[in-house]
Amino acid sequence: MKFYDSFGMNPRIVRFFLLEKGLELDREEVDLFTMENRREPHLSRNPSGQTPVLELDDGTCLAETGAICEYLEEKRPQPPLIGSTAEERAVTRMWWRRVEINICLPMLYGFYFGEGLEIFRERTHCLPEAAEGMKERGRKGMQWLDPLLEDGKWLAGNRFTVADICLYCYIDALKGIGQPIPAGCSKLDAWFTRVGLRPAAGPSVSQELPIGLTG
Ligand SMILES: N[C@@H](CCC(=O)N[C@@H](CS)C(=O)NCC(=O)O)C(=O)O
Repeated sequence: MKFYDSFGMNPRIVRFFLLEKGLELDREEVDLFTMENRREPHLSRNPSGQTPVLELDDGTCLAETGAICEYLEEKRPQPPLIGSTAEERAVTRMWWRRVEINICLPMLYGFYFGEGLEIFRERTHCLPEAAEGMKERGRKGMQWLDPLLEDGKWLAGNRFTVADICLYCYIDALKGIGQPIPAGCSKLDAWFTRVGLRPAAGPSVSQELPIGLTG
């Protein structure tokens, strides 16, 4: 297996996941700055031209962070980061999807269409007029989540899961670029600190980028 890695929150989710699993993979860095990801041979690995990509031993290339994490969980079930039973897996996927749709994606688009516009307008269809609205959606998502979080617990209750990893990596990447955790979200703040204290959190960062993006 080979992991095509780079900076950015999605590759970081996979790195965090691998560290939690105690898995090490062959790794190749793809340079997003020079747009190596938008040329061959990377486009043949992933026609979306993005990272992360996991190349399997039979040559199959898996893109999409969620698909990669699901695959790794099946291959290395312990410690479970999605779940050990159908019920646990369903609850994790429910939270994973909720935070992706309601928080991560709006925040990401807020960044692409706002502070990241000069970098991303060549790579994806940007709607600069939607930047503020997207950020607002992300904020509302965080405000929605805050009272649902229980003290000392994770998104899926007692189990730390990929849903926590995903949300943490997005918030950590974007909180310093105009999208902090909203004032008053003390439970989300405490959850964010708790995730950051996990031994895998620090080493999952690849580098600090000039524009302030952590990934
Ligand atoms: N839906 C994809 C998104 C992947 C993604 O957005 N990758 C970013 C890095 S975090 C990327 O490759 N950006 C560079 C570009 O789009 O040119 C996934 O879940 O893996």
